[in-house]
Amino acid sequence: MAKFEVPPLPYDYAALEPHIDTQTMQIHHDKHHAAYVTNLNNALEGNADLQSMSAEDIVKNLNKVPENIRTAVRNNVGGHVNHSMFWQIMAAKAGGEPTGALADAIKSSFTDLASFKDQFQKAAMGRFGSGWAWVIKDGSSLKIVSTPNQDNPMMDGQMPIMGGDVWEHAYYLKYQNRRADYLAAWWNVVNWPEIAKRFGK
Ligand code: MN3
Repeated sequence: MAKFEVPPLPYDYAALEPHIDTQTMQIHHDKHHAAYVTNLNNALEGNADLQSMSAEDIVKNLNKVPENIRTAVRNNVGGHVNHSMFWQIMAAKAGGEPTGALADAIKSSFTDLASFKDQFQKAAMGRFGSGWAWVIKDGSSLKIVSTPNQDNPMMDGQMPIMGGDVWEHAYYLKYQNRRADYLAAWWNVVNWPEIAKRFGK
């Protein structure tokens, strides 16, 4: 019985064009995200305790996962949680600038939005191989970190409010080896109101 399910995209596959192309969205959501969910459900087969937990709770409590399935669970529950967030923090006709308390926190933590974006891109560019760049909430301020593979800052007790996927599958069809161009374009689809909501929690 499949416990975890891929959430539907909150917009059309083509909604993020021209910044993120339609085919990348189709493969990324329908194939990559779906595979994480399938593999997670397979790994949890027969483990009623873990099956009754939310995906976020499993991410936060990997120590409760039996060792023989821990790596599979880590990779695939991470992939599921990371992508479930990723679809939400992007939107059509988005980008621009954050407002309110989130804008204030960016200003106090990074001086201004340009410096914030610069540091985020450095973290994303500096991640060797596959992984993510993240903005985490640390009290009333913000920090930028990056993780390898499908790890999530919640695995270290941190609260991510946004994350950028820098696996090649997120950009290779349109941008090939040009990760920097993908990241520069990505700001045009960043859904600041959704990120502000996560910051407010
Ligand atoms: Mn991905």
